[in-house]
Amino acid sequence: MRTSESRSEAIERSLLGPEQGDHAHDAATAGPVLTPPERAHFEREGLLVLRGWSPPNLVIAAREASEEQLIARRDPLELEVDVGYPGAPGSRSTAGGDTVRRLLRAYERDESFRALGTSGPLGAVLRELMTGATGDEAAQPSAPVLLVQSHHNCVMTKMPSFSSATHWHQDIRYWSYQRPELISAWFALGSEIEENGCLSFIPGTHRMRFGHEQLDERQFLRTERDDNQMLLATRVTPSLAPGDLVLFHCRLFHAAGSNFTTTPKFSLVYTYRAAGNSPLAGTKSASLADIPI
Ligand SMILES: O=C(O)CCC(=O)C(=O)O
Repeated sequence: MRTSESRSEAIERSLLGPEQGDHAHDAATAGPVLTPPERAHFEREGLLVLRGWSPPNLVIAAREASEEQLIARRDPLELEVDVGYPGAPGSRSTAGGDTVRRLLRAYERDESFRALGTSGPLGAVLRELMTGATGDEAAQPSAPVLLVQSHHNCVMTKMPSFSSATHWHQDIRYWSYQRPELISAWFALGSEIEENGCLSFIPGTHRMRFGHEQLDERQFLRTERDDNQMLLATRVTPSLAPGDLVLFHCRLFHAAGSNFTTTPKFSLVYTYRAAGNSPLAGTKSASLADIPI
């Protein structure tokens, strides 16, 4: 494994070098980063997959940091039993009871995580999407976008044998902001396919209204209902390669399965808000200072 010193060298090389994906390279120059069809796609579907976004050396560094911190069980951690989703061990004392679900507070954990989550190119893309998708005046091209520390801000780990499935939900359900207009960034640090529990999405649901009767008590979509079944028939499950980035709207319904392979899956996940969309005072969303990028 690399030392942290050689990891920072790799990060610096990656940020400056020629290995960045096309979008990252474009964003280093002035002008729009996304094409009009890409922006239209995000507005319509609520998600955008940017293939080969992350510099390869940075992906390797982030993957190594994740593996090292998982082995060291570096706090703060969230365990599968804490979440209690289908497939999670019943208690800490049963087999797999110590299985990690998330390495929390990713921003503070490693330079590679910070570099991926706060890059100038990413900020440029998010500003474009927030301006287009939300009509938010505070998200004009020059206004800062903030990395939200109170939500996501983690490495999602999906371990063989004891990982759980996440039912269909909107991330905004437990978040408190002036407007339900945030965007999450899911950085694949390895291959993500159905067999290891990759994400599925129901395109366009970020623009729809849902009645209470369509959701259960934890605000998961009731999959047995005919109206929800019609939506579920339109689901998409994009496979991801290491370095791919998925951006998705906080009202977009998504879900993920368990990991049925023998290899852990690691994904770095952050959420972003426009400067003009503040968390509501006194809520969990306002509990940590956000990071301008
Ligand atoms: O990897 C998963 O199980 C999905 C996680 C997810 O959607 C979430 O935490 O909001």
